[in-house]
Amino acid sequence: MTDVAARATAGFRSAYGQEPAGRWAAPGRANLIGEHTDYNDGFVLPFALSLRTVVAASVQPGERWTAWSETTGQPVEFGAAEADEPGRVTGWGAYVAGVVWALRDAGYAVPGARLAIASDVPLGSGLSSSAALEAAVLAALVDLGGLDLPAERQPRLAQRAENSYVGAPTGIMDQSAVIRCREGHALFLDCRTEAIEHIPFDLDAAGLAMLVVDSRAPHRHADGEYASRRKSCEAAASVLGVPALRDVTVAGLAPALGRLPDDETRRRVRHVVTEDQRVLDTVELLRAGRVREIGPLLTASHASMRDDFEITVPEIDTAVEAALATGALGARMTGGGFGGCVLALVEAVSATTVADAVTRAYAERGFTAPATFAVLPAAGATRLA
Ligand code: GAF
Repeated sequence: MTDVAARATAGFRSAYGQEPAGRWAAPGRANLIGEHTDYNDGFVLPFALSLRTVVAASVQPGERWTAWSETTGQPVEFGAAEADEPGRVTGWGAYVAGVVWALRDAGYAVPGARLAIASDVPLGSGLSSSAALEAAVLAALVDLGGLDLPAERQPRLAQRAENSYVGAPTGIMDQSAVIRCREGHALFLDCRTEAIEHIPFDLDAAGLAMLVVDSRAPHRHADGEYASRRKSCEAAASVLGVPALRDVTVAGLAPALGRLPDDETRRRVRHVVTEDQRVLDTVELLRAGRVREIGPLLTASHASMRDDFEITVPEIDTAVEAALATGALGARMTGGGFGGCVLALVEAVSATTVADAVTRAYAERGFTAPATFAVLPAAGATRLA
């Protein structure tokens, strides 16, 4: 397959019969650690992938937006009326219309535009293909319109597109990661203050590799389960009288759990509170250059998602178990859950052995074969030359 930027450009030419004014790219992301902590005002540590979504685009007259995607080969068209009413544009076009809506709602004069979209980010695999699309479209519209919207304010706006136009109640992690990450680094984000720190994450120097296992498991009720986890957390914070679960510390966890009404809520809260601490501990180790020591924290995070937050599925747990049994230093599901991908931190020399072991374990259990590939921390959204 040709390079994704070339595909976006070729798509633009064939859909619109002209050259695009420019091309903008945004990556997918993997979250190293800190799951379901973002909407609890907590901490996350994602990194961007070299898999990217590219939007080739030009201004078109009037308040009209036309978006062509290589996935469907069909253009989606909408005007100001559809953009201004959340829910009017549906399917993948909602992510494009949502960005136009969020910009207009914030008072920006958004230029009409023609867009052509190509992507290497696997769809629906928990690697933030939707945030990549939002961020690439946003970067294109901001540049084409000369809009005054600095990078640090873009994640919130892209998140509004997803929450209010598309209707998915996600947190701020994915949009922050795909916009603000830096090559060779993980992004330490405080989701309450939006303060960031780029944490060096040099796998090569440590002789390590990060293996991604795309479980290819069908997402099972992911949207409803995500929303219900979020509701439980918010209800628990309200019982505890704190603005968000971020305000419960590990030291204060035992008394907090004693005040909660049922075992399920206690387990949800325990996940979030201990996960925030695991992010802080991981950051400390990375700051000290002790990359290989983060393995146990990753594995503990997985156990917490499996047993306390209950967001894993058999394919995901199988990948983690097989990776650990073959010598991975740590392994965990990444992303919202109920399918998606596993990250396994492995010795670079044993990446293939671990990947083969996971593939064999899938075959033994009769699961669809997974996709496995190694990743390195890449840069966030950018305009291409
Ligand atoms: C999804 C959401 F979009 C994020 O905001 C985050 O909550 C994540 O699930 C879980 O950590 O990717």
